[in-house]
Amino acid sequence: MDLEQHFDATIARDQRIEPRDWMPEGYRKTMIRQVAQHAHSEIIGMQPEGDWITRAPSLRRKAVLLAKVQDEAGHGLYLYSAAETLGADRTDLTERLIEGRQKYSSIFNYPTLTFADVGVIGWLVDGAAICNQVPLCRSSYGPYARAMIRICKEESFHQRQGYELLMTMMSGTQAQRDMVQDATNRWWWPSLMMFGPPDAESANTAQSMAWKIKRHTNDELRQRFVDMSVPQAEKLGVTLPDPELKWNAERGHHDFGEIDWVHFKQVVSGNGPCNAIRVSRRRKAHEDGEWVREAAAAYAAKRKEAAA
Ligand code: BYC
Repeated sequence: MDLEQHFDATIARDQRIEPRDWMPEGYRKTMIRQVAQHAHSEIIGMQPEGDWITRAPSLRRKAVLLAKVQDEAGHGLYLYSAAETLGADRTDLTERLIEGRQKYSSIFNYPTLTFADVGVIGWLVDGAAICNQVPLCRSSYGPYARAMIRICKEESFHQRQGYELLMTMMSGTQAQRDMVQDATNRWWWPSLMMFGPPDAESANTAQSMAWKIKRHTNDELRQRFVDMSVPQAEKLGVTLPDPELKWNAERGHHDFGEIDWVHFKQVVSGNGPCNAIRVSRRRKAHEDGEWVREAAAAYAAKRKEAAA
């Protein structure tokens, strides 16, 4: 069997493609693009919540937030490693990110104005991430699918910590309840945008579904997230900021309002509220870390020399 037939048969049998296997160049390129964007999102995603570590309202909340932000760094590291198994170079990926040549999720370009944002990010942003990533545990590329299993377990814990934080705030003062509602109003629509453009405009979905990199389309997952979030909002006692949101018995799903795709495109192309600061902080961290990379390389060279 030739290499391409073997690849197609592996995908058709629902088995995994591993780093040693032959794969079409398009598959490799698509995987590197998605895994790198995902890794960048985890790393840039540390910033909005990280802004609250020094201002968390109690020692317990600070410890929880610190652990969560640290988990996101871990996710980024597994994912950069997965990208390396495809032949990508991590230094090159980092440079692409800080030079604005590679994307990261639109959701991390919004400010976190109050501590309720930390809870809403856990509830909605991690909730959307789980919705999107659980099917990726069955993605056809082995190292990505396996990284996703661990990431999803941690994301699920993150989602619960966010919801618990919000439940606590909702049983507090009116001012605290208002903060939760305000944060929900600001994060709801950007969370729906996390799933990517509508299917009709999604350049990559058809091919990625055929290769079983993606298991569901952007719109399918967005709908699943809306259906999942409505009862959670009710239980919490907040209103989702969409007057058109209502149950459609015929479809067996909630209908919802039009998403502002013009705004989405602006954010993705670098013009969202916080794009500039997110990238410049990442660049500074990379530059500040140069001495660590140099020291690690010098130490590795020394050990190699000693071993020889
Ligand atoms: N933001 O053809 P499409 C987290 C891009 S982090 C920016 O539908 P695809 C967390 C898309 O990449 C979780 N760009 O693409 C961390 C493509 O770009 P190219 C992040 C977006 O790949 C810290 C173009 O638009 N999750 O959970 O088939 C704290 C056309 O789109 C976005 C992942 O990365 C967006 N929202 O589908 C808390 C999940 N949407 O071709 C939480 C993995 C689309 O110009 N990724 N684009 O380079 C995926 O599942 C898929 O890549 C997507 C997009 C569903 C996002």
